[in-house]
Amino acid sequence: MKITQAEFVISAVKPHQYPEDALPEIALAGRSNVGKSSLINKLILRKNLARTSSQPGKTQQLNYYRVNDQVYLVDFPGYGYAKVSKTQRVLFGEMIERYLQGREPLKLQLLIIDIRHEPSEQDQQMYKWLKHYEIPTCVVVTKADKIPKSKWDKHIKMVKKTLEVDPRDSVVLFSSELGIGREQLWDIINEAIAT
Ligand SMILES: Nc1nc2c(ncn2[C@@H]2O[C@H](COP(=O)(O)OP(=O)(O)O)[C@@H](O)[C@H]2O)c(=O)[nH]1
Ligand SMILES: [Mg+2]
Repeated sequence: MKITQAEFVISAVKPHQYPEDALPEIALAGRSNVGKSSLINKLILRKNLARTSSQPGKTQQLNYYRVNDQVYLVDFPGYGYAKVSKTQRVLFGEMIERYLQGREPLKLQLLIIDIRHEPSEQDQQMYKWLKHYEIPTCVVVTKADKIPKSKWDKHIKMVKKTLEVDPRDSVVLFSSELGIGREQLWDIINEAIAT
């Protein structure tokens, strides 16, 4: 995928702020600090368009990035950040469920998982929601560079098992540090937006 254009469009808090040009959307979910912003930056080959932050949990909106006037990458707020209030947590849940339930342009959801850790309760909950709403999903197992290559297979199996990944959903090994998985993920995204 040749990136000719990539820009930040909007931090949407309410559905009426979501873009209305009907371009296909690829959304990204995962816990705070899992590496979502880094993954977006790697996909679009910009060092800092999606803000990578040392203050997790700050984003409580859907951040829209438009790529090649062809597709939106939609960054969800990270979940699982301890300092987020209960009210915020409920609002997050409502916003995400409403989006998943009724967002017509959504073609594919990326669920980002840290290769080092077993998927959390919230990761499992998110995957269950996605399957409940019948959203095509790709599980991206990132930070591959953080463990030895010899352990990749074992950890990917553990992620698949814990999430009970549907065999129709793809699982991609990724590293924003090394660029592993970038081409494969673009292939999957392109296929999803072509249908
Ligand atoms: N080694 C390594 N570090 C990563 C990778 N992806 C993200 N990080 C680091 O993990 C931290 C959180 O990343 P960020 O993209 O802000 O996570 P987000 O909260 O999910 O958006 C940052 O310090 C990143 O540099 C990766 O693939 N490999
Ligand atoms: Mg982020």
